[in-house]
Amino acid sequence: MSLERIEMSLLHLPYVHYFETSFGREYDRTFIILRAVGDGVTGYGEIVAAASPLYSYETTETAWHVLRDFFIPLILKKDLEDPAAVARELSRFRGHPMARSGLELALWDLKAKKEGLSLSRLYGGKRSAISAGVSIGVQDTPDELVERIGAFLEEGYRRVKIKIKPGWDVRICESIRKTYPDLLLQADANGGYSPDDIPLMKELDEFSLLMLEQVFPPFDLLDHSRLQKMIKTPLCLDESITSVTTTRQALELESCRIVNIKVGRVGGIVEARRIHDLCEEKNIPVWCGGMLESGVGRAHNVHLATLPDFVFPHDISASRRYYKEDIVEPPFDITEEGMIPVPDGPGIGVEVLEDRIAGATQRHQVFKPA
Ligand code: OSB
Ligand code: MG
Repeated sequence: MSLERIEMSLLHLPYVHYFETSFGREYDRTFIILRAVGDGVTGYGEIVAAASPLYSYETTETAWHVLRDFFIPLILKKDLEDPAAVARELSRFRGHPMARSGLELALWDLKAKKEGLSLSRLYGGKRSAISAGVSIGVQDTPDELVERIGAFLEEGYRRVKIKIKPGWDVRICESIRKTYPDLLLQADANGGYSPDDIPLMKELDEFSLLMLEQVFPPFDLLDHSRLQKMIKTPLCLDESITSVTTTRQALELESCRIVNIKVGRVGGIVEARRIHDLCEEKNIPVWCGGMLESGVGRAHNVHLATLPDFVFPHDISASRRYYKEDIVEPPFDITEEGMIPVPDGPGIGVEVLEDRIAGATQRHQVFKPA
């Protein structure tokens, strides 16, 4: 047990193309990279909280605050380095899952690197490649969206997720299905609808969607359960799934038939694996969601997605789909078959480019044991 220091950097990176959801349009991303250093080895984690509290209540500033003032001082004081022990220790604090997840991820990477194992092996993952998918935001026109889908299919993606919002839903599915009748297509509402929109969801039910993601706001398990009984398209929950407890409630209420696991949203790998194991036991397939991560967060997602119940294609795409220059080497790429090979080096298995991080850093802080 010898954590020498923890470092946090606040980064700012422009997207290659704007990303629009039911929350609004974004041109760039602000996020935190966390490093845990021990015995000369550096473990990396990414905190997926955004600049504004839209997807969740957390922001980069709330994450910075709870990590600086509570989480990091406690684990340095207790000299804890084992990620499972840290998750247990931090369970005394409420909330702030993205902040705790970033710290846990850095410690998992550190542990795996020290043991000379890839994260996938450390987790007991079963795949050497994972199935890529692409999530495409709302565009200026339906034609632009159809054109973008075509370009991604040419790159090798086999599954497309579109973002929907009131006014950009049924008509958009019609346009896509005219050109791509057999495409593996799913839609994500990010909680942008209310139970008044159930008739509209019944219209969306006619487009053979692979799944419909988070129709109602996060806390509304009951209306998702009601909706699921009225449509044949499987519902998938994203924002509603915050822990193994909310997962159990969603499954018992039959609020969804598929679960999107995001390690940041559920507060770390320990909780993500509990959710994975519960879903596996209940025959509920899962897949790995994304938060437009840099290569660090993406690497963590790739390793997590090698667990056995991750059966649907993921919101994990090639680096160049998000950023002109990723902060890892080699950048993530997809094969002609639409797969992303799992790096087999120690830990996250990709090299982190500190000079690129430095170029994008707006603030940096180092924490050492007292
Ligand atoms: O709801 O899945 C979502 C991005 C930011 C916030 C929420 C979501 C998303 C995505 C992007 O859909 C998925 C990706 O990282 O490619
Ligand atoms: Mg989603």
